[in-house]
Amino acid sequence: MTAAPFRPDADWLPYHRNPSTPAFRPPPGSVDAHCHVFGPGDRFPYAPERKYTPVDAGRDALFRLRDFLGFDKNVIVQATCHGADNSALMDALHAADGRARGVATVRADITDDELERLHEAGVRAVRFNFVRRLVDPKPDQYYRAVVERIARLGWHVVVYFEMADLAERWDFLTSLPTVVVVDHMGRPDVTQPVDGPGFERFMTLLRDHPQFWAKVSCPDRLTASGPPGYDDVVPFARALVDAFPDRVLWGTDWPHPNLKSHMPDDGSLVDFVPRIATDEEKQHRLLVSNPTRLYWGEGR
Ligand code: 0GY
Repeated sequence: MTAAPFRPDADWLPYHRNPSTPAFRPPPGSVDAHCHVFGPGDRFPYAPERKYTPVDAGRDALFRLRDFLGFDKNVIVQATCHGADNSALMDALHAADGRARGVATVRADITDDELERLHEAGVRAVRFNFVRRLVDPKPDQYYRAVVERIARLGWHVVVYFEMADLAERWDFLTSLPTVVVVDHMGRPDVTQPVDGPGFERFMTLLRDHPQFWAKVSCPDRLTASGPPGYDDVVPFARALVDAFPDRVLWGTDWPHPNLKSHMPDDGSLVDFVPRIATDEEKQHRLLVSNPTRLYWGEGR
């Protein structure tokens, strides 16, 4: 019996099929440091425990977008719809021929051989997702056991949480022994002042803990004012780029899972970059030297 085909969620917004050409040209060697591959589901089945079923968004479409937007490389982040089965990610890494690195989801019972295969393919980090609409919560010990497995490989940890959860997760996050990259600036409430207590806590996290990095990504997820300018997100991303120019990353988040208000034009997202990284030096660090150091530097 063949498996039933995957049917995307009824309210799923597919990625933009015809993005605009950005006015901003990324410098040579630029890295889109946060993007995903979804399926195709008939080849790489979505995980039974997933909270959503997306429209397929495979690696060939990702690589076409990379070239169209003027990027050189990708960091592909395992999304929760694929659970801890990293097959689609591995397939994309192999096909990228050195031009992609991966962030995987692993469980503590993964074998050393499998970890080695992930490393060989280009995985350099694991992702811990704490967003409750995406995954069921697990005790800290679950994550600590994973860290014990990956630290010897020189990998780091990528974390995704809601800003409201930072206080509760603070002690755990700051106790991690690796570099920790926070997705989407820790999801600030951009209707609040940039120097208000919410975002100030996040700035303090980076100021007091030099192992923390931030992705200044996803204005489309954070905005209240909306596209195409995402004006309300600019001060938050710019504050991070200005304060921590060596510890910021940027990515498209293609194919933009779970957006309900609108689907961003990836060209407009690239044009967000010069508004948050306001000179060539900052743009080069954000798009080239920071991701290259973290993902293509010596890992172990
Ligand atoms: C993102 C954001 C989301 C989804 C995931 O792994 C995922 O499923 O991270 C989201 O829904 O906010 O970074 O892709």
